[in-house]
Amino acid sequence: MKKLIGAAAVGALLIALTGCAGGGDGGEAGGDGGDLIVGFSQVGAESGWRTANTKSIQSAFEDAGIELKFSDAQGKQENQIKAIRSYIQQQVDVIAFSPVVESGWDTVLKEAKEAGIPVVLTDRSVDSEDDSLYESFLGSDFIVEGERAGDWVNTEFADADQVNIVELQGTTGAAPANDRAEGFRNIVTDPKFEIVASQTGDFTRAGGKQVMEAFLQSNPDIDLVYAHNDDMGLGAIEAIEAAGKVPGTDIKIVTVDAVKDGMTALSEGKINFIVECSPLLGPQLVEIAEAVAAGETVEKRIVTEEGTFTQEEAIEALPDRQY
Ligand code: GZL
Repeated sequence: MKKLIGAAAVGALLIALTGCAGGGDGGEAGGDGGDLIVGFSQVGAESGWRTANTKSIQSAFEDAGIELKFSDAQGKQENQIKAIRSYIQQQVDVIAFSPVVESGWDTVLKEAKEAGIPVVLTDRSVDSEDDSLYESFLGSDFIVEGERAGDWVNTEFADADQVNIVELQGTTGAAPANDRAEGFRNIVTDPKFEIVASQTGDFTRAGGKQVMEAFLQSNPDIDLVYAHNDDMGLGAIEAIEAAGKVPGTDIKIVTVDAVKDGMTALSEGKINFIVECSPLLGPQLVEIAEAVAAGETVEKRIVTEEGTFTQEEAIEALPDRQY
């Protein structure tokens, strides 16, 4: 990241000297020429993670004194495509977004490239064959997150003969849903494990509760819930308690994110293990935006650092938790 910060400093100098950054034909772009303008399209506000991610991005750009045009797509790809086209029209200097799903971005990203506006992916990625359509992808490795959940499951159920698993998947087609499912299956391979049901809860608490209610009705012997995020795990807890069972004891739960509500449930033993997925991408995104606006090359893939939490670790971490 030191290299990146250095590049950002050089980039800032370049902007001052030339009075413009990438974007459009230069000159008019960026307000009075010197100031950077970034357009950001956010997935929506579906989970505690997303709220924390939005807050991190908005406050980082405010602290940096950079104008951020922000749009909430309410979970719809067509709204993100509209927002990106609007940013192209406005000739912003950089476009950044978290793609709600992996596919269907090439056309609009080619439009941004033709307009000379660099694009940065944050949080989630796209499945485009052409990686020249974006400068950098800043975000977690979701396959590793799924594998970390799987590692815990193998240890937790080492002495079990048969383990019935239900999976609450994230948004259909989203990179974290696809990859967390893949990573988990890479590791949980013993034939004693059976994923008896798997369905999307769309990363929301309500979705997790609704799907878990259905799982409980059709599967009498569930041993474990693997939820792709805390919010769906919290919804599952409500359904499990309504069914007269004890979450974390009768049915164990492993989730991903480590937002405050999830960590609180973990500290209470209602969730058994959480794999962290950090939403605090704002400061790094500012550095990347400044560097690409100045025409600097940045690392194509920047993986965020994150860990895992047991109940004891959650109890210790909660008081200082930023989100
Ligand atoms: C992961 C992010 C996911 C979170 C969910 O980086 O895209 O989307 O895990 C959020 O909580 O809704």
